[in-house]
Amino acid sequence: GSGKFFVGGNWKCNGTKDSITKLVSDLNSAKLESDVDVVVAPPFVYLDLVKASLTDRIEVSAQNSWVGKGGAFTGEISVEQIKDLGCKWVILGHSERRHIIGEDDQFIGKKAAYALSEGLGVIACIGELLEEREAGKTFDVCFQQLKAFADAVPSWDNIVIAYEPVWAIGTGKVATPEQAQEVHVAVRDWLKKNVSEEVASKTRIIYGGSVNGGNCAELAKKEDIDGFLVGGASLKGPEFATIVNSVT
Ligand code: G2H
Repeated sequence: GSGKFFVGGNWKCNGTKDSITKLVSDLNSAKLESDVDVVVAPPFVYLDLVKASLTDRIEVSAQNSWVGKGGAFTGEISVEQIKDLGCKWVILGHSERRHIIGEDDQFIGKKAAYALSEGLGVIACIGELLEEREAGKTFDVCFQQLKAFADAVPSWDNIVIAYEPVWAIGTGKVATPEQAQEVHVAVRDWLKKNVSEEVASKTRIIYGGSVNGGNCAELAKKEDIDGFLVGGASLKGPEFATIVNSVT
């Protein structure tokens, strides 16, 4: 693998003050392997609560950010505000934003460039739909999404790539370790050819899509799986800790 194992918990649009307080307390008492970067992404409205109550061992991420400096953009949240709360990361290009909200490659690329320019790390998500996989277009789709990031960002130093096949998200249908590894290798190869050898070898490529306490260990063994982006299973503190501790 490349660099330190990285495990993100994407809480999506879940939780209440009560359930999130409980989750934070479970995470605060969990035993986490030291050699892993651990990040959680609560809904915007709870970022402050989580940042203030969560152990510093775990970094906090936003799940989205506005494409430029804040201002007259009703309903949006700026990178400056995310940083003001002490968050270090933002998830961009998640398939739920691409396919449900309708964000396109260019918009996502611009968001990534702006967040990076302000010093936030970016968890850059890519991944194909089921029909794209079945049509043999998995690599094409992932490369096109990657290219949009590559065209927009000046540096890959602060980017983690999350490969999340859309058919595996929230469906319980996890990619096999071989399926994930195959795409991770292709992504690394694309970076080598289109960005640089150094970026290809240093950039962490994490897998997301129905990762849980039961399937993480097999996935983590794969050479090019450098960590996970976890949705549903990150809402349970002990299970999330199991996934963090699957580092090999
Ligand atoms: C993929 C993943 C987290 P889940 O979206 O980003 O969610 O683990 O629930 O499939």
